[in-house]
Amino acid sequence: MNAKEIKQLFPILNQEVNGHPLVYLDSAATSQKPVQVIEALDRYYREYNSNVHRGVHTLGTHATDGYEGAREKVRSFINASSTAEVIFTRGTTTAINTVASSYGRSQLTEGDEIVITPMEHHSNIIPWQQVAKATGATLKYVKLHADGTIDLNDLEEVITTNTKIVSVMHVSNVLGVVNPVKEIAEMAHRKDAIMIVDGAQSAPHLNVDVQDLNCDFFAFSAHKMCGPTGIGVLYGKKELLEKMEPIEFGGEMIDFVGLQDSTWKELPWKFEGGTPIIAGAIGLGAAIDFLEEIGLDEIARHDHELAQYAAERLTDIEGMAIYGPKQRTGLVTFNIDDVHPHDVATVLDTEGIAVRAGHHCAQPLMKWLDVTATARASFYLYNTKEDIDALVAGLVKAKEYFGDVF
Ligand code: 7TS
Repeated sequence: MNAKEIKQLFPILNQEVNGHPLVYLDSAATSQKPVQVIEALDRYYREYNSNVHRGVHTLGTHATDGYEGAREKVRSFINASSTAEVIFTRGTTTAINTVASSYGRSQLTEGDEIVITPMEHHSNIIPWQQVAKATGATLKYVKLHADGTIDLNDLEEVITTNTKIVSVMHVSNVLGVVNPVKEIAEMAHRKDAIMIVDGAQSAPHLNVDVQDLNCDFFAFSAHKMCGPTGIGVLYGKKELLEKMEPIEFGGEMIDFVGLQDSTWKELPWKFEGGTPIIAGAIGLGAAIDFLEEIGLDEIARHDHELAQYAAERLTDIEGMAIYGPKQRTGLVTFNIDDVHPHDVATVLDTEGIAVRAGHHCAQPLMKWLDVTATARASFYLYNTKEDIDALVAGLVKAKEYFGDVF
């Protein structure tokens, strides 16, 4: 299937916005959903909506099979060694916060260090700031090269024997750079630190193998990979998850409840307090089936090619600044002359082209880039080169428009 055929499977993309065919270039914020995922959600609510893990009734059993079946699909998708290592969360943010609140707060003390990068999304910065404040640990940042790639020589020095946690994004939601997280995990392990990977932008676009990466935790969100909102995954190595305390307590996660004390279910359920995100998990399972049918390697090739093509075409526009290294995947982040990115995005919207403008939840990176905001076009398996041509035409219009105004 080529991108044009794939696009037909996404009902939302077949519409006009402001009198123009919709060109959706904001998949890094959230992806659109194919009919297979929409139908899986519809089927669940129409045919077997029921709570899981409790009843003997037929609908309950069907729902439990759907929910736990989705966990197995996730396990296979990221090549975890067991479904005990796959915890459903609300998304990447909740997954990272779970590690920070449970592992971080219990394992770190004064003098310990947490190492991250200046390119992280806020959801991989603030939880560590909070852990540092609560435990007296220090939050340290590795240097970036001028093109935005991680300075691995600096990282060798920044990770010390006091470092307990290294947490790095796999693919940047601003620069499009793929970070060498496997190599960084090796560096972390040499100093007995654990390695956490924020996979929010890699799971949708790359073939992820957590055993090959040898990371200790890996977090991602379904909504960026054709799945529904409100569900994501925390993968963790069993031996670490086993020694961690849950952060939410209540139904579903308990084994025995007494008047003063209680015991927890085994993994992964001890981390899934309350009625779980049943429809979400089933939708994520359908999204994984869909992505695997097309093939993650093919998706990676396509998204990389589009990002390279977009960067080339955009370079031709006068006054264009493009951020990040030459090798980028899935997106291109830019500014034109003195036109504010919000104005760029507004003009593009009048042409039916959806891009994101702002700080992209990466204010420290904006400071590093010495900008307050940027525009960003991000691509996925349903985008075509024609979409990028439309973007370029829209940007030329925006430039003319603001050229006239100023
Ligand atoms: N980490 C990265 C690298 C991200 O890109 C995002 C969301 C998150 C974490 C948070 O994911 P959530 O599903 O828990 O919200 N990034 C973006 C973005 O670039 N534009 O909107 C959301």
